[in-house]
Amino acid sequence: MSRIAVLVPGKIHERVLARLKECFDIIEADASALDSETAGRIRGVAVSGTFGAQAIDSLPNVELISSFGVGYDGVDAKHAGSKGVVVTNTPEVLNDDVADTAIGLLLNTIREFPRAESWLRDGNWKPGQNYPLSRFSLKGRHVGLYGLGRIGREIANRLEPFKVKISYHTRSRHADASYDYYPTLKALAEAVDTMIAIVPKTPQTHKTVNAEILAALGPGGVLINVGRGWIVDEDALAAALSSGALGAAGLDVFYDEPNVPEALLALPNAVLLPHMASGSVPTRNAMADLVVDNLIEWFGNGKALTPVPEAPVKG
Ligand code: NAP
Ligand code: 8YV
Repeated sequence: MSRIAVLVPGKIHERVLARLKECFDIIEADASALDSETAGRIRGVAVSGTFGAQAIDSLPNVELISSFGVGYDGVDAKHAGSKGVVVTNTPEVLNDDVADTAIGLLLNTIREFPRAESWLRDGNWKPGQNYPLSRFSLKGRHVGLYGLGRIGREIANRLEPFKVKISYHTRSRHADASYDYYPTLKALAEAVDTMIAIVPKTPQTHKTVNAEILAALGPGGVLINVGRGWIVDEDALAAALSSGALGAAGLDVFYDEPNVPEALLALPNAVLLPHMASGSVPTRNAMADLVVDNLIEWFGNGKALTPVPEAPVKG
């Protein structure tokens, strides 16, 4: 009996490919490059990155699109759902690494550890010459979480031992959270001095962290973004950091990756990471396994393990 055909359009974690090859007939190609016979055979997709409406429409018999990453903004899940195609993502398995990165970025930004290490490596530590005191301390800060989902909760759990006050903004109050809730991002920004953004890329979150929000955080304010670059107005951020309207920022994500604006690269009060929050070998392996296991479960038992809400689960 011929094996089920799964399309892998573009680069993906090598463990995904290795495991898929054990169970499926793998076709590594762009959806647009397939002849109609091959396109008709494809029933599953494993993708890391973008898979839009046109690609979905080009596969008449596709049932499941398994996307690498918890954020699935690259896949047109709404369009897939409207056609009865299930989309899955990789939630939960990366929570710890991403939350740890948020805390690391927060400390690096506030206490300037990367700059201090560069200062030492550059040979500046000499008798009588010490690295300048960091302008900011985490002690006594009021941290506002923009997003309190799976990862936001883990960030909050990690913040508690630091004895900072924690508040949050989401679209609706989370009854089981003991932190102060602010119904608007502006109200949260006015109340706190430190914001950690961990919301998805959606039409509603576009450039929501804008000049007004940054001004509300103020000259002593700190912004950490581990969500998506899409949610921050980078021009406004660079201007606020440069003028001192905002104290400092730590960013793992950017608007147009991998292009980081020169204006941000030039700023000493910005700590910049190359979108690496989930980037450890164990976590990426777990994400890869979930991509494959969703396909195996779907074609073996008719159930997806981690379907996204937009896509109706068939069967
Ligand atoms: P999640 O569990 O779905 O949580 C998303 C949170 O965002 C929820 O608290 C949601 O709360 C809030 N939210 C959504 N839209 C909002 C809006 N318009 N206004 C205010 N709050 C809004 O997702 P997650 O697993 O925590 O992941 C969050 C995001 O982190 C992912 O989508 C991805 O983009 C990003 N991420 C980045 C990395 C990285 O490497 N840097 C790694 C993993 C994830 P309500 O529903 O109550 O509004
Ligand atoms: C990954 C992420 O770096 O899960 C997400 O949403 O942003 C990260 O974990 C990315 O998805 C892998 O390309």
